[in-house]
Amino acid sequence: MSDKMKQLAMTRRGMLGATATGAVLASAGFGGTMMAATPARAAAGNASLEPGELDDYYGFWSSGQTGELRILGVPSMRELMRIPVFNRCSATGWGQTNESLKVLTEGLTEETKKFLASNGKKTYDNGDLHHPHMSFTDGTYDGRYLFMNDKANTRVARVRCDVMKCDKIVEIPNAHDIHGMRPQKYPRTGYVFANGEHEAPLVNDGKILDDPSQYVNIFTAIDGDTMEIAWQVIVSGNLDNTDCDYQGKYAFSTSYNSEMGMNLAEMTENEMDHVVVFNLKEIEAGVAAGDYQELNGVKVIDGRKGQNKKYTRYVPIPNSPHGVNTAPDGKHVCINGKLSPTVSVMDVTKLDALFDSDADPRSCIVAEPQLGLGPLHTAYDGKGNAFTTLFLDSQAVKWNIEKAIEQYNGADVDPIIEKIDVHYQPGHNSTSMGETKEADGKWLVSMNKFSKDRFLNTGPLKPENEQLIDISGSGMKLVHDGPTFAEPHDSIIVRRDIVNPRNEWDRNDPMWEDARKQAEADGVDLDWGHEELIRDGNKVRVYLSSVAPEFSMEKFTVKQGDEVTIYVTNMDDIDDLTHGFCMANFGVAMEVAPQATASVTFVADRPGVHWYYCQWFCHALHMEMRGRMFVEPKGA
Ligand code: CUK
Ligand code: CUA
Repeated sequence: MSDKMKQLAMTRRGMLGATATGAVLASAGFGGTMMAATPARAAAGNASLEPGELDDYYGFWSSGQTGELRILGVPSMRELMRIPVFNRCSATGWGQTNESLKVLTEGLTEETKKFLASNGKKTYDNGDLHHPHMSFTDGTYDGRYLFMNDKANTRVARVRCDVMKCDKIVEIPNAHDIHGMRPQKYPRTGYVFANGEHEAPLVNDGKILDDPSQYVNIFTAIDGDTMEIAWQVIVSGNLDNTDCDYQGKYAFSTSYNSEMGMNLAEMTENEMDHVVVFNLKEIEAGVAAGDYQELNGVKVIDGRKGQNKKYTRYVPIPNSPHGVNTAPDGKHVCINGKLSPTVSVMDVTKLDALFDSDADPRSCIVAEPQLGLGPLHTAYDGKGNAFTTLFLDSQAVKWNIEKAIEQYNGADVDPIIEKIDVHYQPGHNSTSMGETKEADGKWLVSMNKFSKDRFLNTGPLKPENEQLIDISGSGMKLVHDGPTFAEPHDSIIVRRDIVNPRNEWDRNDPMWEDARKQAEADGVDLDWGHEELIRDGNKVRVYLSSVAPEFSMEKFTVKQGDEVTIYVTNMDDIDDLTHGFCMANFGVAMEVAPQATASVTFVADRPGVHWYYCQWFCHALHMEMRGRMFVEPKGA
């Protein structure tokens, strides 16, 4: 045990030991430690915008088990948009339109497609979206894409920032339950790194079951341009969160279960777990040299401990570490101790030595300040300061990285600048531009798992509470409480000049490429107001367009049992003039934004007169924007 570790073991938390810390964690979440509310602080004027004023930042928010991506304005914290990704959406028809079903199904493995079909499904209905991150070029956001994980069904998705719609979802083979996920910062994205959190046999076909000694975890690099799997690495221990450097050389993943335990006692047994350092160039060289096995079409490298290869190094970290966050200085990486009151600061310039000379893996740790109970995630202001969430203490702590390094080297200094109460139990936090080299130190959002008494009571299920903190001064000032529905884990705060979405779709957008090809084959020009009904055996294709406040077709007739596909093109090219299409009592509804084409397929197994109507308020005569589908009964 090093001197540092001995010091740590002497602290009050160190003395609790693993089992006791587990108990503290368990009780804190369930009202065991109700935190005293801070006296209300006067809201700062600069956080409240006048009506009509625009925010300075786009906030991209996850939604956890809701499975969607959300856009908020910062600093107003107004929710601007919800982008369905892994979930279903009644308003937009996500999960129902042919265009969205293509995105939701094409990236699934054949095995998953078969499994879903055996359950009468084409795709999953749920997702657990924790980590939204934007693509990078040269260390800062480039406004191209947002990437996000699905812990529930082992997927990674991409949202196009030009239209703010999901265009790719890929299931990650061999891995289980993608949790931590980050795009490569330099030179560009590039790779999207994704952690499989849960252990399973490498070939999980049922031959090995309750034999954890044969379980592994998988780290995946996805090509962010093609959304294909570039390579995977087998690791020792499990994988939790991940981040990467500003040099394009290394990625890092925390492991809270280096023990490979299967229950709480086993998982929290060791005082030290680790962070895995992935050497990207060595892994690429290993792949090029053929040092891999191919599994489900993916090149899988063995980076487990004791392989004596240059793919990975394991740096011991106290204790069940969770978040890993690279500082905008391009040099320091904070690894948040969770069950340890410490954050371990890694210096990326010391990593080459780990690989070249087999130096002591801990030699890259240059500070390990004790910050408080339950450090989970750290954000930065770009001025040398870090902000760490303390889950158990229900606090945000501001501290200085250089001071922490001096303290680690023996100086009698306190790196902690200020602590404030947050309400309650914060998980992630994020700062404006804080995960880029352009961190600007203006705003901090604390994403708190519990709101308890902060809002009107909504019954047993309560909102989360996301608090906005002004960090532009020397300290931290809490300025806003923001209730949200389940359960934003993470967010990024992006300068608004970086994000430039279109006002209407390009008529040639790839999103409805299939519809365009089908229309061409049917001799229909989708770019002009059209009304066509094409019969093709028992398949019927209905092409209609909408110009407020009318559909181009006021009625059409099909036969009971026909498979009907409706293609709707919104010919309006006015900002904000979205139409919809809802076929009442057929469970069919979708959004059709300006200049978009959207399509939906159903079996018309319901004879009679059925109204379709525009379900997106578009005009004073929006209610009149409707038409009839006649379904002739069988045998008629
Ligand atoms: S994890 Cu949720 S609080 Cu999924 Cu990023 Cu730390
Ligand atoms: Cu078109 Cu409402």
